[in-house]
Amino acid sequence: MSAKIIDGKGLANTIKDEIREEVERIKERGGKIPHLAAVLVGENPASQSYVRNKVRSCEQCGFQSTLIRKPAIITQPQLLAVIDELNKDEEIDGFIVQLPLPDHIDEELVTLAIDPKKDVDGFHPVNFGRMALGLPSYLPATPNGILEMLKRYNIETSGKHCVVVGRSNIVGKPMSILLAGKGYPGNCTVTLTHSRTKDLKAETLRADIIIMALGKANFLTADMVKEGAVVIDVGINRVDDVTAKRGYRLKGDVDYDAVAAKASYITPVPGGVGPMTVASLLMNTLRASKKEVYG
Ligand code: BQF
Repeated sequence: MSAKIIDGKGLANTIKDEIREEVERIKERGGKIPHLAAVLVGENPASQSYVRNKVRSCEQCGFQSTLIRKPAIITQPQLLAVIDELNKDEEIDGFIVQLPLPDHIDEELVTLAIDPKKDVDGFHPVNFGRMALGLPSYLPATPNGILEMLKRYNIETSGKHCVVVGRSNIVGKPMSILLAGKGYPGNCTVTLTHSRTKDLKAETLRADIIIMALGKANFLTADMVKEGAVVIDVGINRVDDVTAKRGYRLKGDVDYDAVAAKASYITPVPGGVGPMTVASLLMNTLRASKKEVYG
């Protein structure tokens, strides 16, 4: 089999067009224009590029956006004060604190300080808990983007065996909960694997759907994949490439060419899950501005 390529970039553009149209209708009737704020701490090049993508996407959708840049030496209390301001600012519908943060900042404390109503990343325990219980919540952006891909490509999930590789709080863990949940996309039988999994290849070989969220370039090789499997690649690994403009190239966690020859569907890197992550953040921000989740 030769896999169909899931065009995340195209799909994200379609979603952003849909959002833009809705924002235009909101403007026409004098409603509130969605406003996303992003806090960027320090100069981490990957973080800067992610925030740029988000600000540019806000412009594409007709959203207002505010970027708050703070130096890497900001103290924990100073950062918490910034979050408190954003929690109180009635103009801001939702905001994110871009990860990763410098080592001296406790990401958990930062996440806990965000008002769940404005937590459009869906990382606050209240939103995670509501997600896990199937209550209305802001879904974490990457898992939600993957669900949206499965849905818009009409990929069957009910009764399928899904293997998630990587148990992070922002991708692997919520993804396993959502795919095991009721409805479509969902109703999967899910195996959540991680660094202590005994025989990973035995697990992935049984999978109808594989979600790779490990952060190791080319980790999933063709011998680990069943013929006809759906392969979703969350990895965004920077590998050195002297021929590339920036001196590096993005590579997923999947050995793409060899796995694509076996899979039924596959997501590329770049242009797969990444753009859908950003589109999901915008969907959450629109829902925040409409007070869809918390009234
Ligand atoms: C693409 C992210 C790890 C840790 C923190 C488009 C993005 C990436 C790739 C992007 C990511 C990854 C984001 C592509 C946001 C996705 O064309 O392939 C967009 O901006 N992302 C983030 O905010 O924090 C991360 C990955």
